[in-house]
Amino acid sequence: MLFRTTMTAFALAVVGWLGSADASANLLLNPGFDNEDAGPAPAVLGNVQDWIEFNTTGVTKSQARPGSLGDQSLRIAPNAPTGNGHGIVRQEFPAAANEVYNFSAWVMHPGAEQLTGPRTAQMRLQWRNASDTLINQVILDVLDQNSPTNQWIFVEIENIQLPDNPNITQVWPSLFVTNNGGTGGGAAYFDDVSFTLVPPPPLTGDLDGDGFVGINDLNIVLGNWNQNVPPADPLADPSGDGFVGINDLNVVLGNWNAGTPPPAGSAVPEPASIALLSLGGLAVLGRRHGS
Ligand SMILES: [Ca+2]
Ligand SMILES: [Ca+2]
Ligand SMILES: [Ca+2]
Repeated sequence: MLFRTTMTAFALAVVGWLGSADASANLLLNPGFDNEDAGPAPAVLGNVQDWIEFNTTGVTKSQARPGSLGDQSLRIAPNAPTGNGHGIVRQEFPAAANEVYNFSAWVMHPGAEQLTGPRTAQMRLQWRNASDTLINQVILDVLDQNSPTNQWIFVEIENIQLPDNPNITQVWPSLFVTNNGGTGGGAAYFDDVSFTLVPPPPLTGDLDGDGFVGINDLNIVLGNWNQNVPPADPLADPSGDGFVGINDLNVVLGNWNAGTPPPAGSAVPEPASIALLSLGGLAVLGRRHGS
């Protein structure tokens, strides 16, 4: 009985830990290429779930990366030797300006099918508008003819920040093998791909975490005014000195209007806040006078 209780507590702890990691969870479906649709072998990519194919003649599944949990990887070997011959798979996600992403994979250059000529394996992230039109992209060459063979290598593009462009509505992470316009051959293997959204840094003064410094944050300070923490809400003490007072008010007022305002009508000032706004102004003046 004691054993069972302990195991339950452990399971809950693990679930809690996974939950806290959700902000940077892998967005990709079937990132290890191990989930297959029902269908006969041999498994071409059409039997792999959740990835969108483009020009994928020669894209097949193969053995998994050693140490990977599954039993398949993705092999891309474009069978067009010249010109723009390439094979590519991708997934598509909603996105917005200024978001930051990490994109990683394990890749392998097979000794039996070495890359030749200008052919390279690439990881590519494109951002597009609502009509699917390409706005821009980043490309990382992960393997070429000079890469070591028969060893799995971890590759990553970190902190890809989308530009401040309101037309951005989606991102397309892709795995790509291309002749780069020349004549090439060979294959590349991919496994255990990860694509994550990097949480934005906390906004100073945004006490309720809605991405904007405004009336909601002011209300948190004023609603706990002149109290110690605890019993006051720790959110009301951004200065961290254990007391809700002028320093905390100044953190909010000093960053007033920072961030992205919530939709109109969602923040209605409470009478107490309106009445005390003049107090806030005095607080800033008092700090300046004292400094
Ligand atoms: Ca796999
Ligand atoms: Ca806020
Ligand atoms: Ca304080």
